[in-house]
Amino acid sequence: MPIVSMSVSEQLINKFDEAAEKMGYGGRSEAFRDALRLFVDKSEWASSEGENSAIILVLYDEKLISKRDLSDIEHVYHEIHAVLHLHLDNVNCLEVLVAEGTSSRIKGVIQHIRKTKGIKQIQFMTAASGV
Ligand code: NI
Repeated sequence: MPIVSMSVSEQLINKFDEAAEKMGYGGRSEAFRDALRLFVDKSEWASSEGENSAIILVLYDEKLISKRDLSDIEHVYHEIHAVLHLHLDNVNCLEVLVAEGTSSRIKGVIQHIRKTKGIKQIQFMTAASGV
């Protein structure tokens, strides 16, 4: 593992250490590695060829949605590796999708689901796969 040394302002490093402590990191290096991963995630997500893992939460109205539409999306995008379905109540269902692939394909999944009738809410979280 390479050792990196760098210069930063005292104000920035003090703020960083404070934030790391509040977030429960055991030390500066651990917090810094996580901060670097977030930086890489952001870059991978911004590039269409970037590789990402994603968790996509989809809340929909069971009575309004076409289950065929949602199922078609899940079959077209082989980047979706797992789907968890929860019946929240008589109206609302929640699906948790786990996907991995290029950011352009994952964005495609999200856009297609967003256009589907009956979708109430869609949220996602990504992480760069290779770091
Ligand atoms: Ni359901």
